[in-house]
Amino acid sequence: MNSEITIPRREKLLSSLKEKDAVILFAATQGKLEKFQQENNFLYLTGLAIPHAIYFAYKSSTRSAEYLLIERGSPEREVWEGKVMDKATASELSGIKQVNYIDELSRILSMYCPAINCIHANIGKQSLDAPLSYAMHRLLPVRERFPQIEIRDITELLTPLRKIKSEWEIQQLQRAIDITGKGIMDIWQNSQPGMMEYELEAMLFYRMQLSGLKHWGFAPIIATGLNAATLHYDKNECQIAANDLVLMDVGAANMNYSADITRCFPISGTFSERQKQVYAAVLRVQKKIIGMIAPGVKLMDLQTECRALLTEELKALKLISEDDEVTKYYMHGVSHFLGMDTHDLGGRDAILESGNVITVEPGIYIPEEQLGVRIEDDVLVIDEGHRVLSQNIPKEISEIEEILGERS
Ligand SMILES: [Mn+2]
Repeated sequence: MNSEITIPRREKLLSSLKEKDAVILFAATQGKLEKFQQENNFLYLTGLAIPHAIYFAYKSSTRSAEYLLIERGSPEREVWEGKVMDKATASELSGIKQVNYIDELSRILSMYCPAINCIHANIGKQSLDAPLSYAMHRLLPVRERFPQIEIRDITELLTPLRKIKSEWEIQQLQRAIDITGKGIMDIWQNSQPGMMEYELEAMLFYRMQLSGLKHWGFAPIIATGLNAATLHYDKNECQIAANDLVLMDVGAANMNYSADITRCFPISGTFSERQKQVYAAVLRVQKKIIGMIAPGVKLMDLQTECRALLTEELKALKLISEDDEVTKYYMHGVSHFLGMDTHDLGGRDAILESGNVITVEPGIYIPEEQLGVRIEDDVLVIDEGHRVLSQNIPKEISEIEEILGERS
């Protein structure tokens, strides 16, 4: 991600700021012996995958300013952690001209704070009984010394930007989706009854890292039998029994852009009659919902229609007899925005626009039958309607059985 991509993003953000408003974004911190993963808003606006850095911008008709603050390297630390990024490189990669060190933050903020009305920062959702976010913690001195300054979460300002994906962003997502798909194929070709759920997880992770993607987009769910009816099961530690249907809800991340795919398959190689019935019902609903996607459609309408369709399917499956029983077997939303956050910025009340990427993931969960089915694709909204970015990952019963049939 270079400055050609991030400069226009920052220009858009700054143009949406009011006079005398400021933006402060804190990069993710790096714990000792921890894998680093950049905070998404910081990465979105700077393109820099370095820890502890800070982005500061101030808007004023007379003295607008933009700073990047980075870590100061020291020979002692270099022995352990290697070189830190220098000012010239950080400036070149981000396109931010003024680069200082983090220890200069107080001096720089002290100059601007007397004039600032509002700071938009990546403070995140604040719950009263949770520890302060890192950004809020860093802003406490501002809060105490300049109590007139309003401190707001930046999500509201960034949502309109981040929910419309550029061509480049769609390419990043497409790569994450394609590699996730390859990993799913690996699992189909190499899994056997008796394996542990985490063995399947390992096959996908191996494929991801061989393909150059280092991170999961979210904790992978590989769930067999009853576990598949547990929505956010992520222990992946059970043995797969001979007649189990395995549910995989997985996604690799590429430059933090996360795929989010769910596929189910019978470990035996053949769907049982009941598994087929339930799977076919979910697939029918999923295709109908995908067919609705176009600019102008409300995200909520997809959910309403999904519930209505699943209600009919559940009645046909003889699982329910009344409409309001649907939540017994289907209890989550059918769609969410997808991007750098797996549940990306966009909001529940959104009206779809060209450039949005959303998931479509109906499901039916029947704990008493040790059975859970969810089918999830990632869909781009385009002027003409929609494009399924994950269309190359098989989901028809016949396709899946054919691939499983080729196992040795
Ligand atoms: Mn999802």
